[in-house]
Amino acid sequence: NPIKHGLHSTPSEKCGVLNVTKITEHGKKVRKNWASTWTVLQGSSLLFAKGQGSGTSWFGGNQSKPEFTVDLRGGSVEWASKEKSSKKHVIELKTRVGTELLIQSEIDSVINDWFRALSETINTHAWE
Ligand code: I3S
Repeated sequence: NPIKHGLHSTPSEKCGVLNVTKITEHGKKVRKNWASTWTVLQGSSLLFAKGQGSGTSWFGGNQSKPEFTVDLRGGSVEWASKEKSSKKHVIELKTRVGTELLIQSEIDSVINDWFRALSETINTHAWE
């Protein structure tokens, strides 16, 4: 229970496959392009690599860099409204620099865990 143990129990590393699309870049709307994306939470950064590829070994291996990284510090997460997506269980992530992403999983427990991890990361790193 993260509340019981306080903020220090915030997971600094978490990974998995999520459906991800960018919807805004530097404040400008961009076309949705949902893709199954290997996602890694590492400290206050969220890293994305399109395509599952070799799965968990991807990061450990010496392959190319993550396709896209966002800094969570100063960002926000909320559950996306129905206007943002017709999909279920969609998280809307906004970054300080005006990038907005939608993050989705069909699996309730998976997306709830990500929501919690992202919220806690943002709260923990809020004043850095
Ligand atoms: O918000 P939108 O424009 O209704 O998003 C849908 C479209 O991006 C659609 O692609 P094209 O319009 O490029 O064919 C996607 O296939 C849908 O998945 C998008 O909507 P959802 O509600 O799934 O986020």
